[in-house]
Amino acid sequence: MSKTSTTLVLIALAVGLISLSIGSTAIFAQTSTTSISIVPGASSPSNPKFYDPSPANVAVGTTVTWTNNDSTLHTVYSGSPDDSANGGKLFQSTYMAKGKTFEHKFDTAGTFDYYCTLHPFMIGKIVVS
Ligand SMILES: [Cu+2]
Repeated sequence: MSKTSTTLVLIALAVGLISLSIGSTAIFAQTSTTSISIVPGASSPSNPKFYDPSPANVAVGTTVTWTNNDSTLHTVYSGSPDDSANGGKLFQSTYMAKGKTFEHKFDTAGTFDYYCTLHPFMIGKIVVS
């Protein structure tokens, strides 16, 4: 084999190995993400919706990101305003100004309620399966 063709074979092998490792990473490091919007006008109890989507159906291992698209502050607390003593035990954001995000990874299956501590009528749900 000439020096040139040996070099070409080596380059082809290297490209193949790199492709393989990229492919494997894509398979094994598969991460799901879901975005939930805190919708404009969400601070008004008469708004037709507060979170979009809600309920959100996600797979175990999904990282959910809430984005505040409203003009006022909001929070994202796990649980229910009817049981506020336990609110935020699983996850809780700080005060989120417009444009701010908060994320939580859901590692177990189940139904997870959440709400806004500033506007307790804002109730949302995540179903993890
Ligand atoms: Cu709020």
